[in-house]
Amino acid sequence: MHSNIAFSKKMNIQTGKNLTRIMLLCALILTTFVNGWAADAAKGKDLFEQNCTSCHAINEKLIGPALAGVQDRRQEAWLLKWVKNSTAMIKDGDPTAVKLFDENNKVAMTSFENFSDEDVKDILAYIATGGDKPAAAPAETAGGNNVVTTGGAVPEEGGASWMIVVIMLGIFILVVQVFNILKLVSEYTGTKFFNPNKSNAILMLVFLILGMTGAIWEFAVHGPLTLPEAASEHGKFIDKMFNITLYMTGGVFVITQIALFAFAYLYRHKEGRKAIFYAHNNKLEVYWTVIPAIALTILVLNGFSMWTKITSKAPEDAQQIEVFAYQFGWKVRYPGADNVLGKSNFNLISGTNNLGVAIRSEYEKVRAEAKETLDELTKEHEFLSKNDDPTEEEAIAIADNNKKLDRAQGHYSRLLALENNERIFDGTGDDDFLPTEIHIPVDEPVLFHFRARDVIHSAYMPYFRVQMNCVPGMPTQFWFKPTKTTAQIRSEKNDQNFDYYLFCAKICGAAHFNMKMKVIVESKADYQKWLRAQNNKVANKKAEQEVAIK
Ligand code: HEC
Ligand SMILES: [Cu+2]
Repeated sequence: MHSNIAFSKKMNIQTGKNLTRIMLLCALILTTFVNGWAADAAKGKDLFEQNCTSCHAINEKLIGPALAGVQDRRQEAWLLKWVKNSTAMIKDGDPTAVKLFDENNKVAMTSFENFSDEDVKDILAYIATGGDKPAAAPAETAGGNNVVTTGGAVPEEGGASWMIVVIMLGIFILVVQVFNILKLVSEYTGTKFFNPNKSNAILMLVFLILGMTGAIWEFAVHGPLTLPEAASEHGKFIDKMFNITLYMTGGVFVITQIALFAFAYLYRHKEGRKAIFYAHNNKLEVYWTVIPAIALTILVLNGFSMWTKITSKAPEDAQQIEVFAYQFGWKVRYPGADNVLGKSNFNLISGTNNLGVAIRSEYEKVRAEAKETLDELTKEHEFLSKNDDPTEEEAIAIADNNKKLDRAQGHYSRLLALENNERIFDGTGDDDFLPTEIHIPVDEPVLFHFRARDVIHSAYMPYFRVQMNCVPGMPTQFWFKPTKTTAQIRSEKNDQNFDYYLFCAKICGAAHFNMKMKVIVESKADYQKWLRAQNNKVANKKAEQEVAIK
């Protein structure tokens, strides 16, 4: 009797709770739909955040220009074309596109060819709302291009992600409720529907078997867990070490996983079974400390000796090549006829000297430009400082001028300091050349010097088992000997289109995936031929320039 009352009471509370939960769920689903339909701007916001914010903000210039008011300065048809493929427009010589490209230091915008017109329009609708910044008092904000159009507020959430959360929540509630009902019914009737200890134990076995068959299936279908055969000398050692490590740790992994899940099954709780009290065993303790310690020591020492070997000093006669990483691409530099890479300095980086190589003529050009900028800013500064009582807007302009002037002075004085630096202007950079592909000779040592301009990148050539970070302000290097020419590996793979590549292995920004450069391994004779041709090109160009000057 007693339990009967308690049960119906419980049931009532339960039903009440259920109703609220169901109502809550419906409300959630409804708002999600309404949000999804509400405005294209919501969809545009998602698209914008997923694809554009790495380079753009609405009210601020990042890598690309601030996008506020872009509909006022460009036609919609132009914008649709631009977002889908700006590179093609620049190539075709669209004057607006070319001008924009030049104004933004010739940084290429990613193309979004898979976008539909609707997608781009949604993004434009979002941009028109002015983004997250409140669009209050637009007339007062710093003028110029920063027109902030007031639009409908963007619903906070919308789209598919919320839908998924709601569905997951629904399923969760459903499962919990089913269990609650079963529990109540079993409490009431005294019958047991299931034994959680046993079902958990069986689930452990199921998990083990599914996991193992999954792993075996994966290897059977997608091949073994190894890289293609190494095409460099040290690569073969690395692979050997990798395999030893894999077999050792893999073996231990399989044994321990089987033990883990099988024990959970074998020693599950059973009525009347009592665990043995077993607190300590010194012998066992020693075994499982000493054996792994020895194994790990062998692995670490092995790795350490390998590391010292492959990072040892490059042979004197190694071919020197500089690899320069930037967002988003690579530049390579060869030392030219003198076989010495010219020095470089970041102050010398310019549109015509991307790597900042110390070349006199380039230096003079950069210095003249820096002087011009400095003079302009100084003039502006003099004009602005006549203003005793600046408005808020003028004060912003003055602060902006001060900042720019400060930078320009710094740059100019650093350039002046380089003027008589014969150590960097030693002439070795004059004959350096920058090809668009990397060529290296087979079976000869090659020494790569890595630099980066903006953020950290990582130079990765998987077939040679080469990977080295490229860090701004910290040159790194790596030398190795390739052992297979491109022709050789092509015939081995039976694929005439195969090529080695240099990739970036650090997620360095939006167009990271685009950072690759072809690497061609040639016989020594072919390589020398290529090198001579390149050096001749440099010499011819120099001769032409000298004639032009005279
Ligand atoms: C890799 C960086 C990058 C990404 C990602 C990027 N942009 Fe750009 N965008 C630029 C740059 C740089 C420019 C300036 C033109 C140039 O240099 O090519 C630009 C220019 C534009 C312009 C023209 C602005 C004007 O003043 O006319 C629009 C519009 C634009 N981007 C929209 C987008 C949209 C929409 C997305 C996302 C779908 C996007 N961009 C993603 C870099 C990027
Ligand atoms: Cu990168």
